[in-house]
Amino acid sequence: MRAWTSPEMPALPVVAPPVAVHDTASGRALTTTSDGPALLYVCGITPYDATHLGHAATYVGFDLLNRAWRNAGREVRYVQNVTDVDDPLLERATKVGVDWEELAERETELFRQDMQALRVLAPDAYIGAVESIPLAVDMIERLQAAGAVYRVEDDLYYSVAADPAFGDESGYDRDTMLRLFGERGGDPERAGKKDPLDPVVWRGEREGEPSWESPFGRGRPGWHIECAAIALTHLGPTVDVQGGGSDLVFPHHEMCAGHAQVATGAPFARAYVHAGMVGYDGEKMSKSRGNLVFVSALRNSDIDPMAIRLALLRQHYRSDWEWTDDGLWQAADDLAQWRRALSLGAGAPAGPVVEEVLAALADDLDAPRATAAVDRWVAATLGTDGLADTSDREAAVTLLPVLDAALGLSLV
Ligand code: 5CA
Ligand code: ZN
Repeated sequence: MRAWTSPEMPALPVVAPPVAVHDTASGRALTTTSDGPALLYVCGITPYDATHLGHAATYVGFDLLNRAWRNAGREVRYVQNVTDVDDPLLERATKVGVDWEELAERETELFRQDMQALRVLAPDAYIGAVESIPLAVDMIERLQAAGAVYRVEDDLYYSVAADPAFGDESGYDRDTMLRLFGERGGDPERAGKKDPLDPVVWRGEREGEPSWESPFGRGRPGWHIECAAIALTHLGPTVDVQGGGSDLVFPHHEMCAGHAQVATGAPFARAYVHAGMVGYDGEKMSKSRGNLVFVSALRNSDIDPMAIRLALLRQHYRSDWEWTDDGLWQAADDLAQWRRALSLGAGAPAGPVVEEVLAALADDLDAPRATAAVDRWVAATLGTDGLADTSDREAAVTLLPVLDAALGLSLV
């Protein structure tokens, strides 16, 4: 599947520090140091509705990781999927009376435009679930060969007991797992399963639903097998970071890890990294709740995408927070001040700001700390609290490429 066009990323004259990110499984900040490129897999959208600010926050968060690694001198290989066939997409298509493929293509295209406007670096491989069905079939056969798959009527299930490391990614107790599994697409009540937590890996054909030929009969792959197969084929056996929002900690990332580990015998990810949930009007922003603020709607009302990006950068990627209109207007005002200060050319000394921005991002992607350093430089340069400091003749020339490469903000 086609990705979007990446913005240019300026090369920096300095090398940023190695990047530490918080790993959900160990609960610690880790610096992954494999040989070769850093391997990043981030779970992509289910394209049945437009990109909301929660999605945008998550993808901007992982964009900071991609950028921080590159600024630290690491090559990065980045893969993202599109869940272009799944229950919520099919349900929405039926409800609104459009063809599911058309809906998926339309919303994926809107997502590409949103990501491009927000200056998110594109993945090297952008892979749809439908186009990777042969990969999922191969993967299910590997799991069958390992004795980890069983049949319930026309459906195939994966046995969570097959992976001795099951539970290590989320660290949740069984009650929490059972609750979340039921809430997030699982079927704990299905009769005939060995363990209520076992997820479906091949869903036999249902009337009115799309289906594909396979050695197990007509049907379609389960959700977790899709990401496991794509990640293993395009990056595996062990990725540096498996990423997504915190609503994917369980069951999705636990099950992906299990599928991959049983198939390969190797750990699936060195770190599992999760972005916090963005809320609006007191609740998690979600398609099912309908309390959404769309990136495309803001763009259509002439909001500068850089103001949206700055509003997102004001929050730490791991915290849960509320999107507010005030936050967006504040970011638009701040951006105007930043641009004014940078347009002067000379300003307060830029060296320490560069150091602080790069250090903050290498320290678990601390964008609020990085942007606060820029605020202080802007205030000193404009003389907001006294005399304007113009002692660094090269200040803007030094800072602009750093704000671009590290924060993804184009401020010219
Ligand atoms: N297609 C699957 C992943 S394979 C999926 O979860 N799609 S999604 O469209 O529902 O979400 C896309 C990404 O946005 C996921 O990483 C999800 O964790 C994240 N996300 C969803 N809602 C929010 C929110 N309110 N705040 C932050 N991130 C969110
Ligand atoms: Zn996924």
